[in-house]
Amino acid sequence: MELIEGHRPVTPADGIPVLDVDPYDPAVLAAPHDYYSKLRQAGEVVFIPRYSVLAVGRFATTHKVFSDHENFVSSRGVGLNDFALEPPWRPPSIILETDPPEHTRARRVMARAMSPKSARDLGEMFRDVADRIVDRIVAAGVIDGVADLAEPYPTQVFPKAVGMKDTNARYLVDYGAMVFNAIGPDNELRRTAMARAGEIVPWITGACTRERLTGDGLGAMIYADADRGEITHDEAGMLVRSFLSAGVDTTVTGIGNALWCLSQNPGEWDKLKADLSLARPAFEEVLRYTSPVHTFGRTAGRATQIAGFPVDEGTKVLCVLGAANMDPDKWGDPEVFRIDRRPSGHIAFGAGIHGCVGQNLARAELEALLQAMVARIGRIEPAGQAIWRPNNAIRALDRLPLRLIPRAR
Ligand code: OVM
Repeated sequence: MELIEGHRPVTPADGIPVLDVDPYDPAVLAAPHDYYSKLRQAGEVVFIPRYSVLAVGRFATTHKVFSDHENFVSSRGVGLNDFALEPPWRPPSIILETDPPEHTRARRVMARAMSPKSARDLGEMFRDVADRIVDRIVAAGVIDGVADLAEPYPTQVFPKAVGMKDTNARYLVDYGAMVFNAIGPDNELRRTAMARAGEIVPWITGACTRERLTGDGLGAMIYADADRGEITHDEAGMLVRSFLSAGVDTTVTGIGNALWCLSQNPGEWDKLKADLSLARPAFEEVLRYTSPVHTFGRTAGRATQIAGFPVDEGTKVLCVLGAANMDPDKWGDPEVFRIDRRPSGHIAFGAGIHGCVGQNLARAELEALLQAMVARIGRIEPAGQAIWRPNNAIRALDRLPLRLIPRAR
């Protein structure tokens, strides 16, 4: 049978509305909100002929499908390619692209490495690096929020946290872009990202080995679990690869998006300055409002249903997290950015057994950064046009010109 984007074509059940859009058109990726609302309005689940997939974008249904690991599996890939039918571009992640029981062991090891205690222990290092970088950008005055803050901060703190002896900020960011573009179709974005694979992948693979890691980082914790026999040493290397896949580009994006939100909403920045305890809730609202990971897929592992419609085994379902986090049936005034909204239950980190295992670290990184910013910055003003960097799975900025006005002390 002829495959479409590496999966079996879907015959949608009677009554499932057809949505004639290309969610991976760079123009849609750069300005997705019209697509999000069309997707939600069309129905509980829609059929997208362009890629022969189903898609969900209403909050309740997206949450349900995304967390239903028994019917909607991850082991066949969370992108358009069905790993049961076509070999994936890299050996599958043993945490992202697996189901229980295999998933459970890997998850336990990763959850321990990135526990709340780990995040607390890393706080001081996060604050030190954040203070240093924010000092520098405030002195500069006019900056690019992406190149001067969103990229440098995670690419400095994350390798330190993992315990990488040597690092390469460009490779880390670009590897993330590859991994996330690979979630989407075989389009220009994915091909352009993949063109760098020959250079980047060997470096990443090497960076996951034990001899390239210090004895006191998160990487060492994973290898120590291998020494204890919880996982194999090969699996430890694979889990370090998961750190490098999911830990950098995501936080770079979260920070860029936070700067964008705060620069566009000066009243919200003032609220944060007046009450630093809003740092964490502010980040949650950034996540809800911008959904750094905008779309992840699942595959029906057996014949099942969505909202009462039959769904065939092998059907790929796009779970449009960005649409769900903007669903007016779930959120009041979803298009208003309010740092004290406390949007508990947003699904920017996913939901269920695959929910982001690094979220404690991400929150600690952002808290340290927002604290450093509040201590030093009076106002954050746009200094030019924000430009998005389209990616098949991530909603990230490419450029964010900002003017930083120092805080009067
Ligand atoms: C992994 C992985 C890769 C991309 C994303 C992700 C958001 C995990 O390699 O395990 O989670």
